[in-house]
Amino acid sequence: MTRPILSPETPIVVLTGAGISKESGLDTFRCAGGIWSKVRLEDVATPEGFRRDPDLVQEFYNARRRQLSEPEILPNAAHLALARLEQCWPGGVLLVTQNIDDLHERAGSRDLVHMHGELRKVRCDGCGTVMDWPGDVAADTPCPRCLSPALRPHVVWFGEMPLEMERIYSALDECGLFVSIGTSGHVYPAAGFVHAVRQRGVAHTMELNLAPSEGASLFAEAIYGPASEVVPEFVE
Ligand code: BJW
Repeated sequence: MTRPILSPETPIVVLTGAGISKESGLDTFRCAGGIWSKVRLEDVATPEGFRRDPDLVQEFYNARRRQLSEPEILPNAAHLALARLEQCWPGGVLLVTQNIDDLHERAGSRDLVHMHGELRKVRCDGCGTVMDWPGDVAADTPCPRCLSPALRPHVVWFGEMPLEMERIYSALDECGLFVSIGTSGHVYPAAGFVHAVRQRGVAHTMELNLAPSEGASLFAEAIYGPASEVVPEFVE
């Protein structure tokens, strides 16, 4: 399907996944050699896994936090292109990312929802405070506010409710273009966003990915290639 001509007033929702950060040096989850080939998701990405072995889970996220601080981990051309799109598109662009890295912010995106949380933040299970946390956390690190040793990564594990869902669904209800970038379409509710937009029957849907995702046939248009190439091409 050819792309309809979009009025500059059309609101856009962009969903990103791990594929957009791959060329910045961060592993995806389900690609060959990805994170789930090295650790079991049941051990590190579920509340049950955290209860069973909090040290293992804290160290998994500490290691990823340290990696994110390495000087060579930088936003790539795809992150930068989406920040430019937000700056120049009159209709507004809501960027919904499943990624917990901060490469979109560092590229300059501001209208951004981290639906699966943020690696650089921790949350206290005792008092609920969410706080910036640049370094390592041990299982017995006390919360600076309530002093309970209940700090956990501020990320959304399987079985937990993703963040800011009302804001996301209301943007999906109003958008004229939905673009999904670098996500495999295996994980809900994000994998269902394209259904929600299609059901309205008025918005264009696009997938930008290295290879067809699980829900590829649901998109009206697809462009395949590395994010650092296809995202800037789409934006310009
Ligand atoms: C490139 C590229 C390049 C590579 N350029 N592209 C049965 C049926 C349906 C649902 C369920 C079910 N049983 C359970 C559920 C629910 C469950 C779920 O979806 N499970 C599925 C596995 C079946 N979901 C949940 O539990 C969620 N909560 C929930 O549903 O709450 C209830 C609710 C109900 C109704 C409304 C709202 C809520 C929570 C999900 C939490 C996911 N958490 C994780 C880990 C935490 C963060 C972290 O540690 O980093 O989030 S799992 C992991 O997967 C991470 C990611 O954000 C997420 C998605 O992965 P992503 O981004 O798609 O990465 P990959 O690796 O899968 O794909 C990479 C893609 O990049 C590929 O397509 C490549 O082609 C591409 N690529 N290089 C462009 N250079």
